[in-house]
Amino acid sequence: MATITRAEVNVTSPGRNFVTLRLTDADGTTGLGDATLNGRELAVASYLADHLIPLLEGREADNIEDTWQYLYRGAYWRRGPVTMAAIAAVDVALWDIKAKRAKVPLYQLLGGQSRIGALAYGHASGREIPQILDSVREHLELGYKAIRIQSGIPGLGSVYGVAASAAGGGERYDYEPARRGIAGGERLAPVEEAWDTRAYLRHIPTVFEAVRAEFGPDLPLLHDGHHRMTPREAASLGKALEPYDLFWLEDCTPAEDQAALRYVRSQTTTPIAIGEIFNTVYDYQTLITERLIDYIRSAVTHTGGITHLNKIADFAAIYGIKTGFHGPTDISPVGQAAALHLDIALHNFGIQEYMKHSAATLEVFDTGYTFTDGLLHPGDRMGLGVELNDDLAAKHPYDPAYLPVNRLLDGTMHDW
Ligand code: EZ4
Ligand code: CO
Repeated sequence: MATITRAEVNVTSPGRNFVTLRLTDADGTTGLGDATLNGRELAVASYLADHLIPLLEGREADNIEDTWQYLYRGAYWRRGPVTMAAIAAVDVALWDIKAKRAKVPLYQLLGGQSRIGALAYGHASGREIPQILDSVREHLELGYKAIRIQSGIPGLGSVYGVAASAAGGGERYDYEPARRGIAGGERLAPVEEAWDTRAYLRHIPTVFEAVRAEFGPDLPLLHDGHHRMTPREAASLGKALEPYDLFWLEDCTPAEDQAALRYVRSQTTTPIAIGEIFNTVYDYQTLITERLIDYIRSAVTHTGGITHLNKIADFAAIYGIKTGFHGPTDISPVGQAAALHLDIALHNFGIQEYMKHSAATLEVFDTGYTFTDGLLHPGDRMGLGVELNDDLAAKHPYDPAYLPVNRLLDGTMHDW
């Protein structure tokens, strides 16, 4: 037993912004938690520094559940991405400390190993079909055994999920859609993208037809609809993609509306995944109890940490629903490691999203996890297995950045 004696928030931008909390206990054991919320980083940094850290000093580091309940119930204004990312950072840092004190990798405290590694999916993309096929090939060469496919749409400019570079270049570090401010010397405003759902619905099945024709029926393929369709449009896409046997169709409708998935579910057998922007189990209550989805997409970082996501996963398990945790590069290596420890331990693990972080990011965050032959391994370091180098972090000051916005062709604001 030891009390929390120190808490520091670190904001660094080695190519993109990350917010990290470090807690230290009376014995000098440290733990890290990820609090990165793409485009709203400083709101979480302030929530931690101004509202949570004053409550943490002197608390017992071992009492993780009580601390979680204290911060969740104690806020009165519950839930929301800012609050839940801040609570997640505290929670993960406490799990890191507890595992280091026990001298075990964190997954040992979550039930031990249920599998030898976590199946990961990578992101292939391209503006045109030939570039997409090249991108799939590159991912296969890198060892990926499951691949997400995102495509440009004829008549539209930049589209969500398509890497900025053309094919070539192996692991893509240029996928990050948030526009940066100071470094670009520009006035900070989100990029405005144009969107046409009918063009998208016509084009996407032709992409999957080409990918299946080239790579055969076995390779697990995923696709992200990024919240843009109505239930009827989503049902129509799900049906059109049935011949290509997707691993999942993600975020097909705007995520606030759980009941929207009833219609989609009744119309198509394409597996459904949702939840990267959810922040508590209540966002899933209808979806899980009515068995409207197949995979939960939450990130440890945005869903109250390991304590809460573990409960969501157990709740989902009762209904035969699996995990597919969010893992884009805006989850820091600390958040990615936390997901991996859960992936290894949970019985109802499904798949883990994985995009390798940039070289600059991996200098600032020293990581113990590895990717080999399509599987992610949390490694055998004590705790989470990630350390933050403060000196290197300080070389990359915060750089404001916003995610894009989306407008229909007539200028109407749409979901991005
Ligand atoms: O657009 O995390 O499935 N992954 C995703 C991500 C999100 C980004 C937003 O910051 O949808 O790429
Ligand atoms: Co997504």
